[in-house]
Order: sequence, then structure tokens, then C-alpha cells
Amino acid sequence: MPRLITHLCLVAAIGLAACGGSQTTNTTPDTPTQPSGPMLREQTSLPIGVALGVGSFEPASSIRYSPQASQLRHLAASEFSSVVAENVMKPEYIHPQEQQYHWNDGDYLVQFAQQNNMRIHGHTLVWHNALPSWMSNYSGNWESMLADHITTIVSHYSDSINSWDVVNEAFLDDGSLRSSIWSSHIPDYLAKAYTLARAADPDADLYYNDYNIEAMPKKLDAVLKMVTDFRTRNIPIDGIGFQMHIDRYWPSTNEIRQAFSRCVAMGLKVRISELDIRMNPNNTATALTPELAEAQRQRYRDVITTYLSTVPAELRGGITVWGLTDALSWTPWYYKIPDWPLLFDANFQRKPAWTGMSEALQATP
Ligand code: 9MR
Repeated sequence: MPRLITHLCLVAAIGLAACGGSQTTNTTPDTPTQPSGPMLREQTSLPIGVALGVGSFEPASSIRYSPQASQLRHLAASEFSSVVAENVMKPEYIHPQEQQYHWNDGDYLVQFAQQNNMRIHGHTLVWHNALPSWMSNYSGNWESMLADHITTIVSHYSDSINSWDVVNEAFLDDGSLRSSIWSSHIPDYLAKAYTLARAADPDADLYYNDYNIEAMPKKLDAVLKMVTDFRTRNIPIDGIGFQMHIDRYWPSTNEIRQAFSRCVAMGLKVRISELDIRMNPNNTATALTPELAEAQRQRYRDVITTYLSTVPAELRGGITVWGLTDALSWTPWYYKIPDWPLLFDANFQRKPAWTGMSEALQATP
């Protein structure tokens, strides 16, 4: 079938009868063979991480409570060398009442990681979202409350957690400070949060984590201005987490390179902290076709290559993907559009995206 007709059939929402028949069978690109090769964690010394569900409130993704928990644990421990809790270390879950911390799920993740020789990244101490209602409605001394919150959590995990997202998403896309319970009640809350975290665990790397900073220079301006201000006041911060919830087209690898470069120029560590690559941002597809899967392979390869070629080894904090399989990704329910943004399919099989990641890792020392 001519290339144009194949394309038109795809645009016409894929798999319709008009594209069917033996002709299609003969000319549709072969389903890619199952990618083979060493586990990702065996291909690099860089931490290669994954966000995992743990709690009973995450019934599909929980490595503890899901009916597929043992398969999830097996895949995570085989391929990845680092973990982060997708939810259970957020304030809402880990600090549900002022006088009550819920360690059980976080401790389960720590034990799982330690048994499998994986690093653990903590996410997240201070955020405007995922707050327990007692915190949102707090009427006591806010600075003492913040100090108790950060000191208690970071101290609890000081022997096990290697790095923390201390503050998550404090700036809006235009670079202004987001108004939140923290900004409303605690002047200079950003500096206070990092100072408290460093005091509670002097060995943990402290990150600021945000989305769109790889694509929106004004937003990154605000983050780097905060870092410059911290440095003049001896406030600790080690690196920037680029969430990188991106798609097949956006942003360009040039934009991503420029953003990483700005952090490198300031001697900051750079993590890719929540990577997923949506392939259906405009809702034109109903399935991950071989063509889309191949485009995703190239996009994963290009993004990871950009990271490795821009951030020198001593400033690389690692690469974490935001979920294990496509079936567990937050994006389809959030955007209400089908998508397949991760490295493994719903059947726990490696996708061409996995190959793209692997190709980039193997090409870079
Ligand atoms: O994937 C997470 C989803 O399960 C939660 O419902 C949501 C709210 O807590 O957070 C999602 O993870 C977010 C992360 O914590 C911060 N960056 C954006 C992520 C995707 O929304």
C-alpha cells in the first residue's frame, strides 16, 4: 500500500474496515519483535528509576495490594535501580493528622528497594497539592508545623532515602510564585524548607522539582533566580528535577538541551524526575500503532541522549519514569485521552520506547 494511503488510514482513526483486508496485512509494518537485551539497570551506573504505587488507595498500581503486585515488583526490581513513591510519601498520606504519621506504606517501599539494591528518591515534602485537610485548615504556628513535618519525615528516612523533592511546583508557568497555603502563611517558606531538610539529613541531595521548566524559559528563570538567592544566603540546594511530562512533539530537544545547560552552568545536579511521553496529545489515535511506537522509540532515544550529552556525569541525578506500564499511567485519566506514554505495555512487555531508552544509555559512557 502506498505510504500516503497508509497514512490516511491511520489518520482516519485506525483499523477501520476501509484499511482492512489482506492487502493491509501484507503491507502494514511488522509488529516489532519483543525488544531484547540486558535489563536497563545493567546498562548504566546512572540511577534508572520508576514511580510505584504502594498504598491500598492505588489498587491497580500498588506493589503491595494490587492483584498483580508480585508481577509489578518483579518487573520493577528487574529493570530499575531506583524507586520513588508515586503517592504514599506525599503529605496527604504520610502525615494524615497533625500528631500522626503513616509510615507503613513508605517503609514497605523502602524495604522493597533495599532488598533489591535500589536507590530511593523521596517525593515530596512541600506541595500545594495532596494536602491533608488538617494542614490546609491549620490555625496554629505555621513555621513550627512546617518544621515538624519536614524534620520528622526526613529524619525517619535519613538512613534510607538518598534524595528528596523538598519543594514541588512552587512556580506558575509565567514564573510567578504560586499562591498556596505555604506562600500565604510562611514568608520565605522555600528557603526554610531546604534549610530544615538539610538539617534533618545532611547527606541527602535536595532537589527543587517542577513541570514545564524544560519548555518554558520564564518558569526556569524563576527557579534559577531562587537558586541564586539561596546561594547568597547559604541556603542549601543540590539540584533541579525536570518532571518532563512531555509528548511526541513538545518540547523540542533543543529547548530541552538549553534548559539542562542553564542548570549545568550553575553547577546544579539535574534529574529527569517524572518522565512520560504522550503519543496521542491531540486525540487522533485509538491505539499505539507500529508507527506511533516507532516514533516513541526515537523520541525516548532523543530525549535521553539530550540529557546524557548535556549533563556531565558528575551532575546527573538519574532518570525516573512516572509509572511502570501504560495501563498504570496517570495521563489517560487526567487528560481523558487514551495514551501509551511509558516503557512497558499493559502486559508488562517491553515496548519500542524501552529500546529507545536502551539505545541512548548504551551509546553514552
Ligand atoms: O501520578 C500521581 C497521581 O496518582 C496522583 O493522583 C496525583 C495527585 O497526587 O499526582 C500524580 O503525580 C504527580 C506528581 O506527584 C507531581 N508531578 C505531576 C505528577 C502527575 O500529575
